[in-house]
Amino acid sequence: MPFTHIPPSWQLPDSAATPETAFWNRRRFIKTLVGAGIGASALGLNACGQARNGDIDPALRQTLGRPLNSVRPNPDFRDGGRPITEQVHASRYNNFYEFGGTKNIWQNAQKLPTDPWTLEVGGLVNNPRTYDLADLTRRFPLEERVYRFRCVEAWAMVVPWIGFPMRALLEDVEPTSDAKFVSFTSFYDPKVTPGPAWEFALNLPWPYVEGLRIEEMANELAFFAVGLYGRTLPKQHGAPIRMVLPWKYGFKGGKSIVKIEFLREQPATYWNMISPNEYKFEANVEPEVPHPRWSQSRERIVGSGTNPFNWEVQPTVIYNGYGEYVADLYGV
Ligand SMILES: Nc1nc2c(c(=O)[nH]1)N[C@H]1C(S)=C(S)[C@@H](COP(=O)(O)O)O[C@H]1N2
Ligand SMILES: [Mo]
Repeated sequence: MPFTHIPPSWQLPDSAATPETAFWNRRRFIKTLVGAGIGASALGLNACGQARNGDIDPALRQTLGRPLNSVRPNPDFRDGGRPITEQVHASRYNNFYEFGGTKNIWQNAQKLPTDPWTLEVGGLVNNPRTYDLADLTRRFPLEERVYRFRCVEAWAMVVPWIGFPMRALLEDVEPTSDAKFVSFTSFYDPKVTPGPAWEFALNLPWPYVEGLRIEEMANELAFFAVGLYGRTLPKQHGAPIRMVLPWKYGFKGGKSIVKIEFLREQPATYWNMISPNEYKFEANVEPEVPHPRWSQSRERIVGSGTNPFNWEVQPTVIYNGYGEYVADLYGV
């Protein structure tokens, strides 16, 4: 499928890369300081402080959610090893194919109706539940986590998410021992979600469905975001609730989730159905495994230059730098 996930048409220059060890050393350095009681704010790492809403133009500001106050930063995820991406970039450089295939998604997605919202959770669970909008921000304790974010298209950001671990929802619904996989379905209504302009040429398998093995969902990193940069999620990021899996490519993180189902068998998933040899079900960030049409060994840092063609380039790290949390899921 040549139209899907259109690749960067430029080459990533080797000269722009820095060694992986620089990232790891910095990460260890930050951990040591945090352990020694030197607050992240002293290092200028306070995530909300980086929202810089004053710099945001009025059109973008209108798309931002309402403040989520007194959310506790999770001290284990205070530092993404790189500066937090400024919101002016993160909230305008989106993928959300229901609202088109261009970078006007941030505007087009404002049509998404998010209130009321219901998230239905069922399948192989003891306590099937339907959560409403208030449940999503009040039922589970919210925390802030700064995560690295890597798209399969070889760009990367660092985002301060607000939300709760997927594990909290697992405990609420109690999957039965037969549940081996989980599917996550995004909002879809052809009257609201026109799809990309080139859709006429394809038969896209809507709705957008993503999936995980249940052990992946139970991993400490797996997160449901209901906010970012100190506020509720803007529609372009998948309001009111989206998946965040920082060790996997971004397409695994379905947006605007309406349904979660616990299953015996692996579910069919969106990009995997479109092009199975390009978009694997597992889709972990693996720099040594190229996409059939481009290398995955490096990534462009969103917003780090005046335009996407001169963004800084950095090496990609196995599991996007989260191997200490997830490697045991994959027998390494
Ligand atoms: N429902 C839905 N979820 C989606 C997508 C999409 O097109 N539809 N795109 C995915 C891709 S490819 C990426 S990289 C991320 C982008 O998230 P962001 O726009 O919040 O940065 O969302 C993922 N989730
Ligand atoms: Mo992506």
